[in-house]
Amino acid sequence: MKFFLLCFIYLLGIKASNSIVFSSPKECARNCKDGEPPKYCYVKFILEYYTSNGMACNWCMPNITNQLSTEALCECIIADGIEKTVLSINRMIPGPTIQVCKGDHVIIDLENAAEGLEVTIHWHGVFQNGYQYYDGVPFITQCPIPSGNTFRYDFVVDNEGTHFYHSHISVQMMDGQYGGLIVRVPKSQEPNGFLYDEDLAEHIMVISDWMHELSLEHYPGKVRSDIGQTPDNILINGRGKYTDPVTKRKNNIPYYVFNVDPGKRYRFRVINGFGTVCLAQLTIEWHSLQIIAMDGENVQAVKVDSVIMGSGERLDFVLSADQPPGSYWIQVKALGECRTSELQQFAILRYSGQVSRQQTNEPGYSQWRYNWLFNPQNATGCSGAPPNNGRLCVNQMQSFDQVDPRILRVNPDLQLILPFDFVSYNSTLTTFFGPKKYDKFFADVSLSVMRNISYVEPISPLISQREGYKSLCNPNQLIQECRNPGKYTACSCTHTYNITLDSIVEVVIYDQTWVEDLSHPFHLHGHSFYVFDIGQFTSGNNITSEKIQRVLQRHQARLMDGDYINPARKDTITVPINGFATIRFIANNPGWWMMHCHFLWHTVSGMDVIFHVGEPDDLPPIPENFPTCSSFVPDVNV
Ligand SMILES: *[C@@H]1O[C@H](CO)[C@@H](O)[C@H](O)[C@H]1NC(C)=O
Ligand SMILES: *[C@@H]1O[C@H](CO)[C@@H](O)[C@H](O)[C@H]1NC(C)=O
Ligand SMILES: *[C@@H]1O[C@H](CO)[C@@H](O)[C@H](O)[C@H]1NC(C)=O
Ligand SMILES: *[C@@H]1O[C@H](CO)[C@@H](O)[C@H](O)[C@H]1NC(C)=O
Ligand SMILES: *[C@@H]1O[C@H](CO)[C@@H](O)[C@H](O)[C@H]1NC(C)=O
Ligand SMILES: [Cu+2]
Repeated sequence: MKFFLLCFIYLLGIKASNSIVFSSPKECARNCKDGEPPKYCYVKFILEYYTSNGMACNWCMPNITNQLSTEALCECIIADGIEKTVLSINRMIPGPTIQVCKGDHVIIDLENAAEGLEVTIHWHGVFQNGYQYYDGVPFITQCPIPSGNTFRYDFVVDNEGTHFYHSHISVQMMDGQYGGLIVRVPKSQEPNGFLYDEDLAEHIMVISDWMHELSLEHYPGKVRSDIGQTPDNILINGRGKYTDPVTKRKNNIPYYVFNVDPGKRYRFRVINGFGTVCLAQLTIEWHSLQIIAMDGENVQAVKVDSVIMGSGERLDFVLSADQPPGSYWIQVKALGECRTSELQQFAILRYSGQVSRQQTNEPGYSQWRYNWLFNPQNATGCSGAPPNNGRLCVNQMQSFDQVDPRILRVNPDLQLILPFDFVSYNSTLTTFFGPKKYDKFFADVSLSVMRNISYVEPISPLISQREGYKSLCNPNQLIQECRNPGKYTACSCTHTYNITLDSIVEVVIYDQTWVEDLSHPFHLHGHSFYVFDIGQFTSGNNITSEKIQRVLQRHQARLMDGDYINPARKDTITVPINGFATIRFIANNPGWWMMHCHFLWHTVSGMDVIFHVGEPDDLPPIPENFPTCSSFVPDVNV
């Protein structure tokens, strides 16, 4: 036995103190039981450049339902049947699904086998309290992992829910580096557990958008021949048919199939892994979706007909297989700028046993009507009154647990008002392209800003190396330098707010300049926040600070009147078009945490801030031999 164990550890290639027994991903994806000791779940990730619908697809075809393995059984990544250079993890897209129980240790050895590419992986939704060095944000919590190197992520998952992981560098996530990360608790601790019978791996649904060329073609990108970042397709668990935009013919890639038994109730876990700004709308023919959790946080269950999700959002719902047995369409359609091309994808909900209902034709993009729509794009009716118009907003959801009363105090310890916007180099193109300026280039010749600052990465991780502090700034400090930071239109620096540990922080994020049909999903690392208010103004007008002051006055009045009942928590919020979101969180996790637009092209062009919570002393010690990185510009030898 001992020999076997040693062999096992040797095979995994990891050193461990003798008392630790490592479990495989399959062993970790178990029914969580009360009082069970935590497991040490070991996963090996190999990141590569690879090809979808490549040579491997001459040899085998991947299964059309989920594989529980972390290694591909068939190395064909079929995607939508188009051959493309991809960035894969273990030759799968999505990457391996990690399923563990709350309290487990997760050890991921990430081997970067993509030559010439640096990588990091962020564990989206995991708070990492106590494991702050493993949040996966380049130059904030670690150095990027150079090709050829292996980096061991090693953390305990302390907050349950439907999470996911993805690349946090540049726009790499778009080319395939993402997957599900599910943290379960024993059924007895699941407040909505009585609502469903099954919580299966095969009902995890990762939806993503897909481009037929490398995302880098769109960042820095082409603007003269192929402007923008509109995706070519949508994938459901990594597959889908492709409809030729000209001939309207679909190829023959089989749809993903979700199997159910008649009469049972299933927990579905949906992850929006989109990289572009298009929102995704999910509808299941003849079935309602009973929402039980948002971004891993339990809510009081509500039934709706259709849900809208922005990049980075997750939703858990119960589906009752209570319709006549047969096959039903699962439709994911993309909104926003994807509306023009009526981009949609399907999967199939298939009942086992005898079929008593004929499958219908695929529904058209705008064919279905909904009585109840969750997270509507038009947030006009979200503020205040309970829903009565067929639309349910995230701020109208109720937390399952009683909220921490501190969060309902009238005055927060810190209030941050963060308008986001774009600044264009448009009017100064000649200056932009004038000699030796080298301003950050993006084909749109624009930058993204929050409070007029465009975020840039420091040269070294702030969490572990002081060299990084050089580029820190916030608007209060920077008035002087901001006028002439060597850039024409925006201050570019590491936009950071210091926050006292355990303080109540209120953040108002708003969309300063009106842009048609563009909603930005904002994600906070290290914490979840309470959603108090969301809303939008008349279209066509910009949001002035006076308008936001009025929103805040109403918010204050509602706090004084005790109007907010159990606001729900999330870690990602889609800020409505021409609208705002008022959120609060308890800064109870020391560290350096990013809050940013989850649309890859905005995060990479500056729509990010860092919340620095607590003091360096509040953090665990820097792991031994933690990699360092910095510029090397010594004095010249004499
Ligand atoms: C949003 O809904 C309101 C009320 O239903 C309507 O008056 C308004 O025109 C809508 N706005 C947009 C941009 O569709
Ligand atoms: C500025 O950019 C917009 C959109 O990219 C474009 O339509 C417009 O022509 C540009 N204006 C100038 C002066 O280049
Ligand atoms: C951003 O800059 C504009 C002018 O360029 C100014 O009017 C505005 O007050 C600034 N906003 C903030 C939050 O500093
Ligand atoms: C914020 O914290 C950093 C690191 O502790 C420190 O260097 C910096 O001076 C602080 N900034 C402000 C404005 O207090
Ligand atoms: C909104 O702001 C933009 C950028 O500052 C400006 O070009 C535009 O004219 C404004 N629109 C309105 C309706 O005020
Ligand atoms: Cu954005």
